[in-house]
Amino acid sequence: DALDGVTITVGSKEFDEQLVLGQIAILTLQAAGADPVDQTNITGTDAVRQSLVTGQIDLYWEYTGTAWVSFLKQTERVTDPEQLFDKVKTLDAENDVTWWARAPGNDTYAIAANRAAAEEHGVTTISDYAELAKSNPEAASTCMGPEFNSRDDGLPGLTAMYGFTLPDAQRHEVNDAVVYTEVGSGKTCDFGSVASTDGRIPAQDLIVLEDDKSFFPIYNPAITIRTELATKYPGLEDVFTPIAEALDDKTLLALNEQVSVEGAAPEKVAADWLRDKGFIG
Ligand code: PBE
Repeated sequence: DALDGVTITVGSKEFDEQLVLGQIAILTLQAAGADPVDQTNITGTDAVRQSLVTGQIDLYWEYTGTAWVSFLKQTERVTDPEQLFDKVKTLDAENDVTWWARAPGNDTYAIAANRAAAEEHGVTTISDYAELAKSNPEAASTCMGPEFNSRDDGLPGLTAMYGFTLPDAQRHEVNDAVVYTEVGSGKTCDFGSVASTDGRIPAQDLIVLEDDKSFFPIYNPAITIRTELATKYPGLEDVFTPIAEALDDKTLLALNEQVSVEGAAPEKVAADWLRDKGFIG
């Protein structure tokens, strides 16, 4: 087999979905005969991406919208997920990064609210939330992860499109994982930045606000791999494609939930799922 004994270094970001996706890649490569090296759990999108382009890692799962807005600095709104993937793939080729195996699942950034607070203030859309931030800023306290606080597809872009500002006193930067419990309890924050496939949204009974101005792009996970390696082992694409195709919203949420809510190990969650689906023996 062409992949026998080939060393491939797999990276991931630090949150649970990424840890599971990283283990899915590792186990898949192993089953294909390769010799994967685990470099998952790197903190921060920019750090993982940097590891890929400098060759410290060979591949990781990135999201189409993240690349489109954050890496490639595009402002055009592309609503068709396949078209977005194709455009990202074409542009990122210039950076010697190859995109394979788009998953249908969409792990979009979103604004979530404490249920009781949302009902009290009649907030169901981000426009409602923006209005609340203007008329009654104290009621619009928002917890967010460091990336959401700074990325173009995070708060800076969101406030620009929806035409509001969040006073510093109502803008709380915390670890991503802390946002869910903070908004669930409603102590520091009644609103927060979340990832839509995160199992803690149902677990904390949070309400996801409708993005009524379609600010957020589509975030389908896909394999990003150094083009040098992609060219050397083109057969790998077919190995990842059916696996990616099985990763829809429901599946991502169910996998994430096992780690974030039930405390299972990402490696076990990945292995059980791959076996259950017949992707590995
Ligand atoms: N996301 C949602 C972010 C974090 C969670 C997929 C848009 C990202 O990793 O880019």
